[in-house]
Amino acid sequence: HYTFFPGTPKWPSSNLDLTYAFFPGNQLTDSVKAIFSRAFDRWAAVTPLTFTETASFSSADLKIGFFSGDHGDGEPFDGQMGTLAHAFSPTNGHFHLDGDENWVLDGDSSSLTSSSTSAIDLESVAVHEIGHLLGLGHSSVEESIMFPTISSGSKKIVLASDDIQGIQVLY
Ligand code: TQI
Ligand code: ZN
Ligand code: ZN
Repeated sequence: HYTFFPGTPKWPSSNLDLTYAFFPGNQLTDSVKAIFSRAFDRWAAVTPLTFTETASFSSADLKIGFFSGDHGDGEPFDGQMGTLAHAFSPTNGHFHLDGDENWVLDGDSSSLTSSSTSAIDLESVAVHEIGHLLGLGHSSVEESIMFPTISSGSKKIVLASDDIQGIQVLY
């Protein structure tokens, strides 16, 4: 079953139209940004929330960036595998990804299975971490996006009914 963070933090009903921005230092391509946009769409489809990209990193509700090793928040990344990404509970908004992972960016799962065992599907991790940004903790349901493990070389981007039920309790 789904869980929430302690105290059930969530975005306030006065701010359900959330903005997001990419860390300017990363210079991400449009195709990488499109992966995050698709991941936001999964959650927007089942909630009253909307997600709009803004150019202003400092004023965005949700702040997305790739970083390597120690990046100043006390939760350093660890190179390939191990920790892939972390996102903080509402209303912190920070979503960090480990720049040293072997991220798979294209939507074709055949490229995942054919690539090395360290390949991690970016869209799958983005959908999971956005769940955290919105207030979901981990789920005990294996099919759910919020289940705390994913096999390398696999893709999991469709919300399970457990994810939908959990987010609809919050919003
Ligand atoms: N990062 C962990 C995660 O996002 C960080 C974490 C550990 C955490 N315990 C937590 C976050 C408790 C919130 C609450 O789960 S991770 C997966 C998965 C990770 C793991 O790098 O291990 C995904 C990131 F589910 F596949 F294992 C994304 Cl999808
Ligand atoms: Zn971080
Ligand atoms: Zn998680």
